[in-house]
Amino acid sequence: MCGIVGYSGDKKALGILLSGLQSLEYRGYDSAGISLKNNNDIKTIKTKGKVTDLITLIAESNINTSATVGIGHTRWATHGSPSSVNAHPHYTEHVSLVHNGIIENYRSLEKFLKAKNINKTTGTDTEIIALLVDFYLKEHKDFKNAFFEAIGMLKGSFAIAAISKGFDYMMLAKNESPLVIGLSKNETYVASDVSALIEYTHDFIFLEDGDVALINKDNITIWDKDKKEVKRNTTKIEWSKEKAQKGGYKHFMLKEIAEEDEAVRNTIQSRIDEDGNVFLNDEITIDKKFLKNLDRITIVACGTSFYAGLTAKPIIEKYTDIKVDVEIGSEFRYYDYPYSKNNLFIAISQSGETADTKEPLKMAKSKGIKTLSIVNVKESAIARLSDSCIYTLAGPEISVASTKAFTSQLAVLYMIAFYIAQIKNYEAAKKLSKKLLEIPSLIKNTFSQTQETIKQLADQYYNYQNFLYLGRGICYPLALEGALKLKEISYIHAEGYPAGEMKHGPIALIDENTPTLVVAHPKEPFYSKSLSNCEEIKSRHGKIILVSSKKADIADCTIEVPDIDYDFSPFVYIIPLQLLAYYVALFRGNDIDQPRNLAKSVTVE
Ligand code: F1P
Repeated sequence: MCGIVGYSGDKKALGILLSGLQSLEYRGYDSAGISLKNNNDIKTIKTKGKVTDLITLIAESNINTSATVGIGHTRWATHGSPSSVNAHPHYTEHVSLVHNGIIENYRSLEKFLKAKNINKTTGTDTEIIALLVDFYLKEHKDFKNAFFEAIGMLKGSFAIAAISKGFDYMMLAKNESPLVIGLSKNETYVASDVSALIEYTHDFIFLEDGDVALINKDNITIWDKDKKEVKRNTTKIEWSKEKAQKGGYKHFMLKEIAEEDEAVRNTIQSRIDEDGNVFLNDEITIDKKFLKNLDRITIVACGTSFYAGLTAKPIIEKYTDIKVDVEIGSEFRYYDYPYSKNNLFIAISQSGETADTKEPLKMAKSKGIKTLSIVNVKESAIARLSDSCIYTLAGPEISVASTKAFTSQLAVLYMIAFYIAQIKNYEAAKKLSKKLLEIPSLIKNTFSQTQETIKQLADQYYNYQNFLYLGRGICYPLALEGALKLKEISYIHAEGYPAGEMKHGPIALIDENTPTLVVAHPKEPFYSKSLSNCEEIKSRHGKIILVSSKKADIADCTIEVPDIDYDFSPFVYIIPLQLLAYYVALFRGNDIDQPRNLAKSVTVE
């Protein structure tokens, strides 16, 4: 979730790069940098911080600003903490490049280079690409061929723009990370999304996965994944800058739901290899022996992050045999919690600044408890305070109602479970983590498969004043999170309940004016019981929306999701619940990205 911008033309590149980077800062803002190419020389300036910090640094430097070719980057750190060394562009003697995405096989490429006595000096996976291109450049003496050779070795997601001394063109590559070429007379632009370029051009070529391109000011050549030269269509885009930042979506919330496959992919990709090994060693610095002997895990969080913890609890317990408590931060801080002998404390927070989560973390630390955090915002207070931190790599979440952070937090919690299971030599651990690798495409299918149905459904239901959400087992916390989403942005009263608890009270609410949303996996051990609940609702004239991979006649409507193993179903089943909240709020005309009374980061008690 970083931003790329590049330029080759007759104008001075610097201003274009900097304004493009500022438009892209909503995608990442922990460091920024540029490389400018003047004849046979490339100069790079980069820094930790925002684009304004970069502008100050450039003003203080004596860099030649007359260059008409350059690349720039604004970063949301994935590999390596935010610092000027880890900031992009990454460069060698001959090459400079910027990269979005994650190189999955960077460990084996690092070994390959090490064997040739080429060592990296930064904490990033991106530097490996620069070193590879440089290595092959020495061999081929040709930038294009060297670039092709290096790109052919990469696995993972990437959007890359690279320049080299002595060659008057820029090379681009795209796989699973967006990259667009902007067209104009005597100039060619490149960016990770159109918002960076919309003030300069409305004509774009969207590169496809596997594409490699060579561009300069008056030439664009594109090769597809089979290295066959191809023509890609030009698309006219007349969006405003604001709309472009939302990727053409009406709201950040919908964009962020649509991004969940990418967010989860980024979060797991470089941490699980093809054989199912989970690599959290660098991030969880807590002693492995201690992890092996854990007798309890205490998870503390608020809101959506709390529900992520609650959803993952049965998974962690099942695969690690460790008891898990999930506690609400605001309650935990006034509770004398009886820690066990080998207790791990986990704080979950998208923002990393939530006071009600931070305080319990401090309290746990003061009692000498080992602490781990799962955080999205780099270098935030909770990330810095905890002994170890695993970042969700969801990119900035702008909509106040949290969506992609939830599924990314789940991904980390599942990885923690499988990592501990691996340490404990649990046989199935590798098979399970391999399954996690299939999740991003299932999330993507769920979004496209359910979006239209949900839109129509929301049109029928947006005038109701009360909703009940029910689920059992792993679907119960999803019912809670679904109800929370609806409350947050539609302002409809919604209650989440364990389905079996309905008869102990909430059933009194059921009538024709209170619809019930039931989340039920057809292979859950109690599926028939969930259907019995539906019968009870029906006989009281209640309307039923079922979220399941199997249609049931009893429901007024089934939102059908792709088939998925029960244990992994939260990743898929949550998407329709988020979408339903979104479309109901849309029909009610609410301010979706900034709902009333709510804030993205609650730093007060
Ligand atoms: C926790 C949280 C969010 C919610 C809202 C208020 O934030 O409850 O889940 O959407 O924005 O804060 P965090 O600790 O995960 O940043």
